[in-house]
Amino acid sequence: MTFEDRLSDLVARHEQLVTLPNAVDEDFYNGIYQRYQHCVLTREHAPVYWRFDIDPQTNPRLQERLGINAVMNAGAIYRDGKFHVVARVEGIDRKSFFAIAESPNGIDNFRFRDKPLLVPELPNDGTNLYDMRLVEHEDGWIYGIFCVERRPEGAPAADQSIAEAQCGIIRSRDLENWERLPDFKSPSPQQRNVVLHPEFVEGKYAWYTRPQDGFIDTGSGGGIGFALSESINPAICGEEKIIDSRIYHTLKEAKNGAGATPIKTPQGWLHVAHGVRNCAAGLRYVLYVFVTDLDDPTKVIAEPGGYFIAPLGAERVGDVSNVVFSNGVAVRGEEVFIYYASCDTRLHVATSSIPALLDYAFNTPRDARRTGPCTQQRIDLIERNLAYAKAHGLNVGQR
Ligand code: M1P
Repeated sequence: MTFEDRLSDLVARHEQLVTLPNAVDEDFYNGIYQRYQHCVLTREHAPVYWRFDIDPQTNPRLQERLGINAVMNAGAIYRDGKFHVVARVEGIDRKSFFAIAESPNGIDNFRFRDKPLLVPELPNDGTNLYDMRLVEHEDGWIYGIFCVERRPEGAPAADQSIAEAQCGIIRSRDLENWERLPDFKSPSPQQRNVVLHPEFVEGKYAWYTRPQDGFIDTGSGGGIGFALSESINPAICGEEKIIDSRIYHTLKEAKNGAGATPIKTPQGWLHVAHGVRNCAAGLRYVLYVFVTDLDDPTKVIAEPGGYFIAPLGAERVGDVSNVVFSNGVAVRGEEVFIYYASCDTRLHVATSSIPALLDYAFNTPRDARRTGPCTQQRIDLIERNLAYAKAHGLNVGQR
């Protein structure tokens, strides 16, 4: 193939992928959300001109100059009739950067803007920035809240994995022009998975935090925290109150963290968070849901037991296998679009509605915590169903 033919072939394949229609995966049903046949963003969605030098003078072999490894964990917002996601794009150099992609319907035709989002730099800025949450705050700004990872000063050369996580903040009025604010400060040595609550609480900015002692292990950090700050510039929060704890022998035994900005519903603030447990295969990340009181966002009022979304089929395998992670949910009227990444590799969507999610949150039994009560929960369900089937002459596959 000539240089020109190869280039047009690459561009045509990219266009075909970006415009591929998506559809509900009819093999999956739980009555709570729909899964989809295709990913919404993958490394192949990165435009050809982000990866190749397309000038035959400087790149006669049309070699890829700046490869992309993964497109994952994305903040999301529905605005001006479009779905915007700000994805974590990871180059083959392991550095993540942010890039906004837009779609007319939230399930396919996601197309990256021409250029990534260049976060304005601070002195001593992070080595790696990732996992942005988009929050439309009642103060009129759209905030991007993200993780800033850096190597602490004085870290011993013998251990190049020592790192520190903190929380960075940018804001915009239009999703085009961004202003950087000083990093969020909390009493904890490290922070990841910080989310800004979209409304003032007691007249202050309110934050979901994840206090942690180490970069990977949370150490004494006991779960999802909640804290207030007088201002956003700078944002310095006071005491972190744990509102959703880590618990032995649950999906959030090792750690947990807030996900997307909570959704305001008539029955409470609906959260999609992630929980992590350890097993022989390593850490397993799943999503779970909880609801907090509208007037007191520190009070959990619904906690459906079990996971909400776990990696399924091909979603199980990737750079960091056995992981699903979400930091973005977009709401259009009553429709809810949950963007989740699998295995730190690619981005998927699941769709639901506010009534369906509230039904799930308030009517799914809580985790009964021990085998005995968990078995009884199931027996109670079975007995009610068998009685119902008998009364209505239904065959539900019973003996
Ligand atoms: O690799 C899985 C996830 O690990 C981190 O989440 P947490 O802080 O809860 O361990 C994040 O770095 C996230 O980006 C990543 O998907």
